[in-house]
Amino acid sequence: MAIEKTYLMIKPDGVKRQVIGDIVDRFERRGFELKAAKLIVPSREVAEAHYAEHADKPFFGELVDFITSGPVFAMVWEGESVISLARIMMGATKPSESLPGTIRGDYAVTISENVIHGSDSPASAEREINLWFGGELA
Ligand code: IDP
Repeated sequence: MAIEKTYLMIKPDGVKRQVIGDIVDRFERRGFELKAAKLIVPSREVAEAHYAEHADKPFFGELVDFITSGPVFAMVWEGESVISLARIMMGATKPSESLPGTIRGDYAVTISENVIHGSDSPASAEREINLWFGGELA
């Protein structure tokens, strides 16, 4: 058990569908604290760095096109075990496995446009917070 920080991002489909408020509300109600947030259109460079682990996948180009297609809502959240608990609240990547009650289970039906990203480990969280917020965080 540890107080952690994680990087969460509402993707362009979630911003367009105006579900930022609901998603922020879910994490606040759970007891997590919002430490930083900004609405930005990601550059291709940042998007490619963010998804570098998928660079050799056939869907990489489509993924970068999608994530740079409009504003995303980039956030840093803090709290007890927030990295793994946020992943559970998000729901699984595959629509057939994301359960009702989770963010993806409530809002998404495709694997590509799935509303939210969340860091999957402490190392990813540190890397992604640095990538998206750099020195902006105290
Ligand atoms: P995660 O977002 O649940 O951590 P990852 O496997 O890390 O899932 O994939 C990153 C993102 O890449 C997914 O959220 C989704 O938007 C996209 N993605 C993953 N698999 C596919 C696919 O087979 N086709 C299109 N997009 C995909």
